Amino acid sequence: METATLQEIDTTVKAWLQEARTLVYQCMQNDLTVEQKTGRLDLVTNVDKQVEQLLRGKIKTLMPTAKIIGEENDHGQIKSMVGAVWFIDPIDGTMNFIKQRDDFAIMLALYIDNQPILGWIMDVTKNHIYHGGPQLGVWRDDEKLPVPADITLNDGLIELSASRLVANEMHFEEIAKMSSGVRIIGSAGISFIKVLEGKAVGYASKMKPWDFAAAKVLLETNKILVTTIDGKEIDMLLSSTVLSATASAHMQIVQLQQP
Ligand code: 2AM
Ligand code: CA
Ligand code: CA
Ligand code: CA
Repeated sequence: METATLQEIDTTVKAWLQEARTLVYQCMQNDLTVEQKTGRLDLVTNVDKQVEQLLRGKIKTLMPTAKIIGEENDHGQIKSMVGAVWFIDPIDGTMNFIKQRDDFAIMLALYIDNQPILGWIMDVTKNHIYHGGPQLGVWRDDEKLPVPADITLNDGLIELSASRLVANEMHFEEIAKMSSGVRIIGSAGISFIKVLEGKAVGYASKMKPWDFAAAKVLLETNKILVTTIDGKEIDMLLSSTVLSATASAHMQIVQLQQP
């Protein structure tokens, strides 16, 4: 960290992601090994594990003292956001990866002393990397992304998780009815990309830190609000129902949560 600039770290990590993508495509030539974690909808493949192992090794070489919170490893040991903390979601949208071989992402984020520094979301099949942070701006590959227009919920599409919508938790039905339409993708990373590109006004879902860490860096840099669904600051070490939305849509959705 002392020696490498943020620009250098960004360039280095983009090369790691290309290497990870090559690994994914190599693995896809053989049968996947699929295991259940907590149940039949919560799956992990050999590819999730191999990609995480690859990225952990790279981080350890670049920043030997940094903490690493990755989905497929013993992430519970990290209890504080002091110093450099990396988040890894090796395959985001594992079910999509297994069933569709499409709409899945690889995500990485770097925080220092709880401050968002850099984030990366790779749309693997489209081969785009969304990257940057407060000091670099937000980019899709080599193209700088503008700040999305502040569109209201009524005038925009909302990305939601299917399970929360059918359970109608956190007023998800009302959110859906107020919007111009609901889109459900099955990958947090790909949903966040829609918000980042201004194609959706927001995305809400129950998530773990590796699901939202990269997106929080990128979205906040471009003036999209990222909080708990009741408008509170997110704890980067806990699972939360996260809302990312334009200022107007954010206000409308948070208001629905009031008793
Ligand atoms: P994952 O594929 O990395 O697990 C849709 O399932 C989205 O919600 C995906 O981005 C998925 O990430 C995330 N998600 C978070 N917790 C989940 C869980 N317990 N089961 C399935 N998906 C989960
Ligand atoms: Ca998972
Ligand atoms: Ca995920
Ligand atoms: Ca994952």
